[in-house]
Amino acid sequence: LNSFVWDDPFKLEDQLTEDERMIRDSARAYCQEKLQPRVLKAFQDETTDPEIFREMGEMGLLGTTIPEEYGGLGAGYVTYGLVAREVERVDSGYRSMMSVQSSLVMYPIYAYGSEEQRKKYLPKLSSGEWIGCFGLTEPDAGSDPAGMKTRATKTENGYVLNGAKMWISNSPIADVFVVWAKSEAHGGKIRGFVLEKGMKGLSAPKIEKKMSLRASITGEIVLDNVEVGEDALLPHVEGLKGPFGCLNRARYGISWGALGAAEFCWHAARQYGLDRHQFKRPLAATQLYQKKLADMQTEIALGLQASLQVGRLMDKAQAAPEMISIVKRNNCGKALDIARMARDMHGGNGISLEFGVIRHMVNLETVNTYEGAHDVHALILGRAQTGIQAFF
Ligand code: TGC
Ligand code: FAD
Repeated sequence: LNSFVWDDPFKLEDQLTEDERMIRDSARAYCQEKLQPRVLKAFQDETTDPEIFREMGEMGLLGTTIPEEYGGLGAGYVTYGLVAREVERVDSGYRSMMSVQSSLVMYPIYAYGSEEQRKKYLPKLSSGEWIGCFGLTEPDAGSDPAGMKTRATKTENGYVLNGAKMWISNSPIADVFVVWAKSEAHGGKIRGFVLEKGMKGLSAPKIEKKMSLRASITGEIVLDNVEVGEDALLPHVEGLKGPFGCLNRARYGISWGALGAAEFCWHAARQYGLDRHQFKRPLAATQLYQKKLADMQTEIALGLQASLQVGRLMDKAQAAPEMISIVKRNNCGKALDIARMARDMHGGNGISLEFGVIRHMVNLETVNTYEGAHDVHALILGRAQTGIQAFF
């Protein structure tokens, strides 16, 4: 009854429903059996296998929270978080592929789209037949998306889009592009558009030489007089709350995912310390090594409890964006610290891709930056408690 499970200190397991555990277990089996064996080569060669979307679709890992009538799983946000944790235990890039598709492409089409858009796009995105991407960031508008330059100009039958998006996950292999632009016909307000591969003037060149997230392809989106019909506009949202509504969900998923990567690093460091002998005893027999393991265990256990609580509130539609900022910021920052520590605890071996920890470490540099950088979430939280805007 009072047993202590070292890798589940607060009995997270007992706080999950049977359905949540079942979906988590099948996600874990897929990730460990199918993704883990491929990740080293994918990272090393900087290649993304589009087939992974199809496999994830088959496993029900795309659009976890989207209703079943549109091809989703109809599950809750805790389930979505548990899936993100399992995928990112293997690699943050694979989780990125999954969370962009689910939270940043399927969610806006579901929440802000017309019935025709839902029926046209969601089933194929859910099966992974189509790959999606989300274009908000621009070369000169990252933390401050309100400063975007991309424009939609009204034409007789629709709109013409001009601009450039930067650092867009999945874009070079995407079939469906959710793009945010200021629309002159809507008083300069930000509106969402759903574009398709092959449209005249639309291209998505790959960004090369990434040292992080190398298993997930990243690119630009170039919009050079792209003409679309009225049916490309997401009709039910305008303003920054459109993209932020999607980001709330993706950021929440990242809060679980980052801890999956951290758990990998913690477990690897523990095992390494038990196996590796120096000074005639295991490294794990030293006080410094054990203190580091205790810090990792504590931060991960606390972070998981926090994400679980936010997920339960999301499932009741009671979560505030600031709660998500707390778990996104804290869990990503702590995961990055843990990965750096685990790298150090592996000594020289820690710099080899064979041991996985340095890959997680460099991946988490991205995870700490995208979806609202660590300091940007601090400013969101600072504003929420002082009432003072400190962004500028
Ligand atoms: P601000 O004045 O705060 O708000 C403007 C309007 O937006 C509404 N809003 C939100 N609505 C829902 N949820 C939220 N979290 C919201 N935050 C703001 C707000 O109510 C307001 O609405 P209205 O109707 O009054 O106009 O806007 P600001 O310009 O001052 O924003 C500042 C700041 C820093 C909060 C914001 O811009 C920010 O969060 N910046 C970070 C940018 C970011 O997260 N970019 C992510 C790009 S996508 C990505 O990285 C994908 S990677 C995924 C992967 O590969 O896994
Ligand atoms: P900047 O905004 O220029 O920030 C640089 C530094 O300044 C940061 O440390 C930041 O914390 C700090 N800073 C900024 N403003 C302030 C302030 N007011 N006060 C104090 N400090 C501040 N975007 C998408 O739209 N879609 C995607 O799919 C996507 N995928 C990505 C994938 C990868 C691999 C990467 C690296 C990025 C991706 N992004 C995507 C972009 C990502 O969201 C941005 O990189 C992020 O929002 C930060 O913007 P920035 O890079 O322009 O940095």
